[in-house]
Amino acid sequence: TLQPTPEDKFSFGLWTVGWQARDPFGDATRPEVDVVESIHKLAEMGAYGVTFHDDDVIPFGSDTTARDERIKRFRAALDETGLVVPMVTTNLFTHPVFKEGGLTANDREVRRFAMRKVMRNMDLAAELGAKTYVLWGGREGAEVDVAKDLLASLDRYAEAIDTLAQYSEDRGYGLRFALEPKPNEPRGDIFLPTIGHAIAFISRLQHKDLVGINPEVGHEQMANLNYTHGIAEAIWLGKLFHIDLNGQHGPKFDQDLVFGHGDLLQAFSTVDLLENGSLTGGPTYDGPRHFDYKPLRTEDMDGVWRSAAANMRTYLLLKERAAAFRADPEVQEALAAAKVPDLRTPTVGEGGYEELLADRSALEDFDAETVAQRGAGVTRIDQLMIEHLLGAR
Ligand code: 3MF
Ligand code: MG
Ligand code: MG
Ligand code: MG
Repeated sequence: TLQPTPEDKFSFGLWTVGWQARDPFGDATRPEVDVVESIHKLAEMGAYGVTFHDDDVIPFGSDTTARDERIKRFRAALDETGLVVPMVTTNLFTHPVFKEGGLTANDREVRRFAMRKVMRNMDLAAELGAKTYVLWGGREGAEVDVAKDLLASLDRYAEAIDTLAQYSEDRGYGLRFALEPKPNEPRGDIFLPTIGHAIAFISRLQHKDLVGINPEVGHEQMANLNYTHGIAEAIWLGKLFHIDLNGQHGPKFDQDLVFGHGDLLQAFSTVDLLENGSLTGGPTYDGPRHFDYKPLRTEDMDGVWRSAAANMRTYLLLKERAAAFRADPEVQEALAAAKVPDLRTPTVGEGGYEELLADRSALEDFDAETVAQRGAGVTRIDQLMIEHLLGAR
């Protein structure tokens, strides 16, 4: 069915529907949205969870009384609706104090403040039962390469993440951390720009088992990379801790479109991987389907709620289309003809490379010219996918 339910595990950042549509060239086009209203609206629409930056719920600089009051209202709305908070994150990018960086700012005072800001919100995350803590380093980067000690930046980044992980362990919070790669915007170049950079970085951490990634569709596509391939590698490595679904039309500014409203074909393969990837018997992703998008600046509040619903409905439509694609006997036949299932057979037999060396058909008698003439049968699969996507089958 196309009616979202909590079993679908759809979650939304409060900053998405709450975006007032201020951009670098224009003022806000929409009023402030009360988080309590967002929670009720999202719950009515069938969402399962909400996520937030500290500042989305508690305005920067609030005193203790104001802070407690905000948290109380927020928790009451969660209790009233049954929405959960699977993930929490920190805003280390809006306030001017972070203009030169947060966890990797040259200024040590700023770095220490950034750490404390994260730790304070981790306390709240644990209280709310969150499992994942996301770190998106929007201001961790540079415009001027030589104004930054690039190697020291990575030392400080690693120090920060290991310290935060240690804090979570010592307090019994049981959080897992997910780094969110992005190539640029707002910084000219952001550290850990892609999935690959982030995963390689994690491999050098003390607490590497507690740290994975939160890849966003648009961020990889801004770097001209294939999102589906990226999350496949993350799943394979056991590092896909969370996902940010949205839409993007190729390498340009961060568009944050509704999921599927950018590269629709890649959205199809993403959903097919998330929903049907386990057909291959390997590891899969069963965390929240989290939307991190921005309702178009052209929209009023009616358009905002429509866009929230559109994310979930598009996901469910793609899930339905992907299931139909996989169930179609002609698709199965085309996949078999293209030897897609054969890729699961190990290349080398039980006898290891000795068996391979003894197999004359693998080299001495191998007829490369004849084998090269075989078509791979990929176009047929592509068209079958398009026909399922367009509802023609
Ligand atoms: C920016 C982002 C961020 C992160 C968020 C952490 C404001 O392009 O994607 O959203 O997702 O800070 O989850
Ligand atoms: Mg983003
Ligand atoms: Mg984006
Ligand atoms: Mg994001």
